[in-house]
Amino acid sequence: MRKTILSLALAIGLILAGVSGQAATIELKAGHTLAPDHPYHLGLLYLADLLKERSNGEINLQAFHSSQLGSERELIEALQMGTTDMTIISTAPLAGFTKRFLVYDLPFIFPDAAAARRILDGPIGQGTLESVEGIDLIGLTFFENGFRHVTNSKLPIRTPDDAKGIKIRTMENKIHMASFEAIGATPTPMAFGELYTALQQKTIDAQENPIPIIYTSKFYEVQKYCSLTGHFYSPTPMFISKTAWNRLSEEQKDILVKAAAEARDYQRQMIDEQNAKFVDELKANGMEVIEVDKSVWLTAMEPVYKKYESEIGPEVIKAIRDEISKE
Ligand code: EAX
Repeated sequence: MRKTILSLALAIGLILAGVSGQAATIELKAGHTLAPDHPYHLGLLYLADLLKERSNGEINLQAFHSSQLGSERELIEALQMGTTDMTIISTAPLAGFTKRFLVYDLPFIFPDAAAARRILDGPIGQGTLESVEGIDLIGLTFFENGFRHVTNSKLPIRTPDDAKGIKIRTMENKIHMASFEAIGATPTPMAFGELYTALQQKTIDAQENPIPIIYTSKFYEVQKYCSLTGHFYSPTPMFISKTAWNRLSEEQKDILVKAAAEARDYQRQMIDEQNAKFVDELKANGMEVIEVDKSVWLTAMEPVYKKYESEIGPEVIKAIRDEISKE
C-alpha cells in the first residue's frame, strides 16, 4: 500500500514538474492604460498570438487594458518589484525613474513619425531601451502612441495665446508641464485613468493626446475642440520585468524579442490607420477639429530646450538632430 502511494505521488510530481514531455507554460501578464480598441491593446493581442504559435503554446501572454493593473507609473514600479510581467507606456512617466528618455519629451523634437520610428529603432533608441537595465527593467521594442494634440471644452484654440490660463492635464513629466507653462497655460499632472472623469466634471478644461486615444477613450464626449498641434511625440517602449525575463529559456527569450519586433510593425500600422480615419469620426461625434500653424507653437514652447538642455545632455539632443538632418 505504502509503495503504491509513493509511486502515485512521484508520478503526479513528475507530471507537475513537466517531466512528462510537456514544458511548463509561462504565464505573462501585460498591463496598459488604454481602451481595448486602441492599437496598444491590438498590438499586445497580436504579440500574444505570435508567442503562442512560435512557442508551441508554452508562452501565454494576457493583456489587461484600461489601467486594470494600474497607472503607467504604478506599472513601472510593479515591473521593478516583479509583481507584473510586462507593460507598454508613454515615455513621459519614465522621467520619474531615469533621465535617458527625457529627450523624447521635448516639443517638436521629431518632424514626423517616419523619422521617429527610424531613430527609435536605430542605435539611439536601442541605447535608451538597453539603459533601463539600470532601473530593473528589460527594454524590448518601441510601440507608438504618436503625435499629441490639444483638446479642450472652452474655446477654439488656434495659437498659444488662445491657451493662456487654460487648465490642461499633462502626464507626470516636467518637460511637458514646462512646455505648457511657457505658453501661459496651467498644467496639472494626472494619471490617464482619472482623466475622463476630470474632463467630465470640468475640474480641468483640456488634455493632450494623439487622435487614436482621443477617439478610443471617447474624449469627444467631454471635449468640444481638438487643435492639431502635434506638439509632442510619445514613443511607447515595451518592457518586461527582470523576474519574468529570467523565467524564460534562451530559446523563449529569442522568440519574445523577434515577436515583439513583428508586433511593433503591426501596431504602428494600426496607429497609422486610426490616425487616418478617426479625425472624421471626431467631427461626426461633434468635435470642431482645428488646423494650427505648428511653427508658432514650436517658437512659444522652445524655451524648454534651454531650460532642460544641461539635464538631458546637449550631445543627446544634437545626436537626434544630426540623425534627422541625414534624411
Ligand atoms: O501611454 O497618459 C497619457 O496621456 C498617455 O498617452 C497614455 O497613458 C498612453
